[in-house]
Amino acid sequence: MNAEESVDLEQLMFVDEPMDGDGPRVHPAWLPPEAFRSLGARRVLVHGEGLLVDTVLDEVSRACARYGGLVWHSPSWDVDVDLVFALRDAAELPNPAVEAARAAGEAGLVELADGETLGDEGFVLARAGDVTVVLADAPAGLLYGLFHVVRLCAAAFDPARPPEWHRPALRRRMLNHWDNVAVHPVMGQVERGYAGGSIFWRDGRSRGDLDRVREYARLLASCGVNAISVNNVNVARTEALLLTERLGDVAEIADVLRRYGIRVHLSVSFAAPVVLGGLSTADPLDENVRVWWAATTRRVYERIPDFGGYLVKADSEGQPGPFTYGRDHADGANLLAEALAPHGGVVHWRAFVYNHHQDWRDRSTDRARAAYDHFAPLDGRFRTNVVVQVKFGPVDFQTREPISPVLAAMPATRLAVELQVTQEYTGQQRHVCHLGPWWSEVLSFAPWGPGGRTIADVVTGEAAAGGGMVAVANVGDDPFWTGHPLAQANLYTFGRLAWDPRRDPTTILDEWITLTFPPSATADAELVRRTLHEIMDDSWRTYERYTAPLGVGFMVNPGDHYGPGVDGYEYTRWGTYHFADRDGVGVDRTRASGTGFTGQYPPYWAQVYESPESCPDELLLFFHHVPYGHVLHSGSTVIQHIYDTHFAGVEEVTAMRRRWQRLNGMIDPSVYERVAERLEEQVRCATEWRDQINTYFFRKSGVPDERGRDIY
Ligand code: GCV
Repeated sequence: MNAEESVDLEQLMFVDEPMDGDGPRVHPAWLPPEAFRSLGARRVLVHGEGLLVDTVLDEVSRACARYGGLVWHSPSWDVDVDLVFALRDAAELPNPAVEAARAAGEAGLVELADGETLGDEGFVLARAGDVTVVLADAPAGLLYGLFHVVRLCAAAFDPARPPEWHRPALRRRMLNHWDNVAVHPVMGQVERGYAGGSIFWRDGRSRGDLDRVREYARLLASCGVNAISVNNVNVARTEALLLTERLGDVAEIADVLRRYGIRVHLSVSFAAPVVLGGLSTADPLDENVRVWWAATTRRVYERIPDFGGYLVKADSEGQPGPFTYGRDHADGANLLAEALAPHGGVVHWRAFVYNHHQDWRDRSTDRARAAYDHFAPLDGRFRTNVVVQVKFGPVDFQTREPISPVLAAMPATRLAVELQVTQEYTGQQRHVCHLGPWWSEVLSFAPWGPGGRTIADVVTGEAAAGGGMVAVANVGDDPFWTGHPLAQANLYTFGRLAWDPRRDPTTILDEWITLTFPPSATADAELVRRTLHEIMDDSWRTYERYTAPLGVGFMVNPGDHYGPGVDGYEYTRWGTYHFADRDGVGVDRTRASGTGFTGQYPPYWAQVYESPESCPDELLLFFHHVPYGHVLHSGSTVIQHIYDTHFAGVEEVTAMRRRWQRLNGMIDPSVYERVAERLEEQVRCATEWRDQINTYFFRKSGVPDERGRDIY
């Protein structure tokens, strides 16, 4: 490829105007202009009114302006069209082809929906004659339909395409930003952020320029996300003010997000009545406290009528909570829920509550037990507008953990599962670690035993009244949004799984590849696709292989959580220990001789996890302390498994780096370079993990590698 061609390629991949004033150009992620080529070359009619209909119109107009198509807005055009976006209750048009298409959509709906409605966000896509139609009951449905057409490309216009209908399985599909308004002395602008600064806040203030937020909203809407909380769950003084004095900043963000069907939520401090209101207490049962929350919340809705609600981290890692007043978390959550209820708002109340001042000498306290011990007894006591938000695992977003038993223990509570898109423990967006397959395993886990209801069923709930899916976001003001360009796929995958938690993650990744690297903009689209799958499909398991073994978790460096620190947390107060000694490793969480955590599961898994014989290999050290010679189901001993997986992991990362080199000159050079540079770091870091873990366990156990490889 010569220099001129590479400029063309760059133009295809980047948006035209810088969105940050004079700042660096921003990568369009999975919505490059090229992805709109098929839509933009059509004659399109948009029929209906509303804010989100205007957004659809705007998107279609921009695409048509670029690719030579035409666009009309209702009501009275009698024109030849290829594509119609119409609200079902919009007036009839004097256009037989359009009306035939609408009739086909209606017929498709009757045939497919089986009596169900499209709801606020669903849509039907059908063909009649030469016309494709997208019908929806509400404007948001048209917006989601638009992005569906973008994903389908030419296939949306295939004459043989049968009708289809789509509706999100989950009502709320939410991202939590751990963004600080004021730079935190240790955590910086974004807690656990690996993609630069915040797109909302800088140095104590709102960034003001919201163009980038608008682009973000667009990306999120295109994969199905419909809610964001805009500040860290650790709420410090400046951030607390977003609820009152600085509400205007939040309202400005809400105005931008609204245009893409996304509601704003706010992390609030449980101590707000004291910190902001000057009261002497934040006791949830105190009448003045209730009045304060009601009045404050009313003011929020006066300013932001579609405000989503509050997100609360209470009695956790130093955040205030109801325990101070001798109350429990139902009392705390219900207080805020009561204030939000008249306005249709919801409280997301996190179950991440544990003692972070544990004594490592005390083996009876088990951090894994904490969420269940605090929350399961409260089942049935939460108001209906409370969602208890549960981290997917009992400890803390590890590369491998069992699924949190809380998700099976609160049938009378609305539960959301919380994932971590930001890669705190999975390579911090310096490593390729595609998390779709892991999340899919989480969502398809059947806590009551194989064949039973799954986590996806729990968070969907009866009549879609479950708590939904939430994830900690991974974007920042980095030109690639996510630091590592391939980490964009994690964000996209989260949105698509939240729309339909039963979807196959490999298909979702394929969708992301097609959008991000449009075949029409690539010399060898098949090579690009194949290479990305080869690098990404199994990358989470690769990451698992070269880091902490067999579910033991937390062998990271304390504080920043990057890179190996085998004993980094072993003698700390955080409750994350592996107990390795000369004879063996792992945490005994059995009922028979350990902390009893296995007993928090329904009978099927309580029994499976209780015995090292039936416990799945990948979770063995989470549940059991075993000798190094213990033989796994795989036939290998624990110690040999540690050596083998760590050598294999590094080989796999080296292969990733080699494969990526095939794409040099084939894709946007800036993406190529950024990924290439990060793969160098991944190889370095994986090698460090391998050597430290292998050496540590060799020194502890004295057992040599049966294949005689280098251990130091
Ligand atoms: C926002 C982990 C992280 C913290 C984070 C916490 C949480 O402990 O390391 O940075 O705090 O989880 O989920 O609240």
